[in-house]
Amino acid sequence: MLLLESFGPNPRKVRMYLAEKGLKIPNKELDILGGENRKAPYTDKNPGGQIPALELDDGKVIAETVAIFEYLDEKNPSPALIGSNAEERADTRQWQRRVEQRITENMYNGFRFAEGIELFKNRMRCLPEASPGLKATAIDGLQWLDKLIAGREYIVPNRFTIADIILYCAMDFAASVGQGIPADCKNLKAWFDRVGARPSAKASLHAASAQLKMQG
Ligand SMILES: N[C@@H](CCC(=O)N[C@@H](CS)C(=O)NCC(=O)O)C(=O)O
Repeated sequence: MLLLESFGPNPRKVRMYLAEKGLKIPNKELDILGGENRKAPYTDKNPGGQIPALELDDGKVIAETVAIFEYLDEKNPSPALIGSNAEERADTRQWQRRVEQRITENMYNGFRFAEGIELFKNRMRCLPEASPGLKATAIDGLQWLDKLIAGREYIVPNRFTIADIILYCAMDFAASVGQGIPADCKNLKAWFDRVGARPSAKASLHAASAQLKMQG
């Protein structure tokens, strides 16, 4: 297996997942700033043109972080970061979708269409006028989640899961590009500090983060 990766919050999610599982997979670094991921031969492997991707020994390529998590969790069931039974897995998946749809995708596009536009304008359709609304939508999602996790250690009650990894990596990145945690989100701030104290949070941060002044 080979993990195709780079600096960035999405590849970081997989690095954090692997650290939590105690798994090691050989990796190949791509030049994300130079756009190596947007052209062949990478796009022959992952037509989505985004990083990360996992190349299996038979040449099959799995892209999309959640698909990579699902694959690795099935192959390496312990510790379960999605769930140990159908009910647990369903619970994690519902929170994962809520987190991505209400919060993280809006944060990422809010960034791509504003602070990140020079990098993204020739890679995808950018809607600069949508950025303020997307950032505000992400804040709505954070405030919604903040109330729901009162008294909880993690997003899914009583279990650390991929929902925590997905949100943590996005929020850490977002805070470094001007989308900090809203002051009224006290539960999320405590959750963010709790997840950030896990060894996997530090271990997953790419060495280029300090120089780029972005957490990825
Ligand atoms: N939905 C994808 C998103 C991956 C993604 O956005 N990757 C970013 C790095 S954080 C990327 O490739 N950015 C460069 C680009 O889009 O050209 C996933 O979950 O894997």
